[in-house]
Amino acid sequence: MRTQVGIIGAGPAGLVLSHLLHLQGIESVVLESHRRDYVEQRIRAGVLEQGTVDLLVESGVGDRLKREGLVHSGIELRFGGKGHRIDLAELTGGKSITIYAQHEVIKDLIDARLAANGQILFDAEAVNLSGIDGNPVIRFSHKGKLSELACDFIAGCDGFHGICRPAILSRALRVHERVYPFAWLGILAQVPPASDELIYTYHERGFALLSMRSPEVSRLYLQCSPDEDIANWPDDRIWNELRLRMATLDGWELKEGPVLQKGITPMRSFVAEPMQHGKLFLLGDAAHIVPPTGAKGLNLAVSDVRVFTRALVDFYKNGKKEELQRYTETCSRRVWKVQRFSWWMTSMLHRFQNEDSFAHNIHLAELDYVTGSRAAATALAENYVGLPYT
Ligand code: RFL
Ligand code: PHB
Repeated sequence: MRTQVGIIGAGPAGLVLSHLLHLQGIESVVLESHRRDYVEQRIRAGVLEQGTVDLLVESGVGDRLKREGLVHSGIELRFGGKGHRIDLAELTGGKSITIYAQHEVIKDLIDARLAANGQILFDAEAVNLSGIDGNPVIRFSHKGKLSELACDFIAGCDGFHGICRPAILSRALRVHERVYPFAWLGILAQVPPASDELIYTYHERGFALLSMRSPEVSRLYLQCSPDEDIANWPDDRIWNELRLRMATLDGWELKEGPVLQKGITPMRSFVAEPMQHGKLFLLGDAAHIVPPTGAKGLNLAVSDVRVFTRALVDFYKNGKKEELQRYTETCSRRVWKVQRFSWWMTSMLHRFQNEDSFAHNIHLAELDYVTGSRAAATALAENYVGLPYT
């Protein structure tokens, strides 16, 4: 089997890439180790930046997103028993974010690729890469058989635990990392969200977040210890803790309902550089991880895809290699700004172990400043809705 771009992974990075390349007349094959129903149901991100929404709409996969996505023009930061609204739209000249589940984006992209006779092989696990300095070949197992996909380029869109980053690892890859001393316990609940907008809460007992998936389904998170056993968190304990952390002086009430799903997510910041070697390029979580507090992971994956697509178009249409050569350098500037923002939001909103009264008061002062100063609120807002593309 042969194609122009061999894409490993049918997450947001791999599928958006395959879709955009198709629109430019560049052929690709996507290999995905899981089944289609698994990737279409995996609960993950929920917040899309304005630029991500625009890209999906402009490239023709945004019809359902426009119909069902919830457009939010603000978020709330809650601390000391009071809520403070950050008016994203007013502070950014009309920009907003859209709540639309990652697995819905995945469904829309898979439908679009298959309708255009795009090739996505599910249950196809890439096991080995060769020829990345010259003539790349991906070996993969599919339906119990080993097969080969020869290509001009390999797009490593295989997430944090994939095989592509390790394939560069042995060739002088640098890794920058922070592992946080806490995790998020997340639930999906069959209950209308208790607020129209997201609420990020800082509390002495730890961080809490109220988000949503639809007018009927809430998504909530609690800061917990990274080695927490989910078995120790029966539903009652989760609701109780959420109530305590999110309580306000004016008696705001959380809406509770049946828990549909729960899980624990570790938190880390991670960047691997360079994001390329020879004909192998890393995109999305394969190259970098952000803690979810800034809601940036999916959006950053899409921004790598923009850069890589532009570079491939310049190569195939104009015979130019410069943009491909500059891929890491171009991506890196946004990657590090997004890392900074995600790290900052995480540090500001979480309670650190052994946090003394000094650290606690600095936390409160920072929140007071961010919510009280137009300059500081604008800095948060422009990062949250997504920095402009260069
Ligand atoms: P993905 O989505 O992990 O996809 C990688 C795909 O590669 C496949 N794969 C392989 N396929 C073939 N052969 C192999 N050898 C393979 N190895 C792996 C995997 O099966 C998988 O299908 O990476 P991608 O495309 O880079 O996308 C990244 C995003 O999924 C991720 O950054 C976001 O979900 C992060 N994230 C959030 N991002 C946002 O932008 N906004 C949010 O609100 C947000 N909230 C979140 C999040 C992530 C979370 N978790 C669970 C980590 C909330 C949570 C709780
Ligand atoms: C979510 O809805 O899953 C979500 C929202 C905001 C975040 C992280 C996750 O910062």
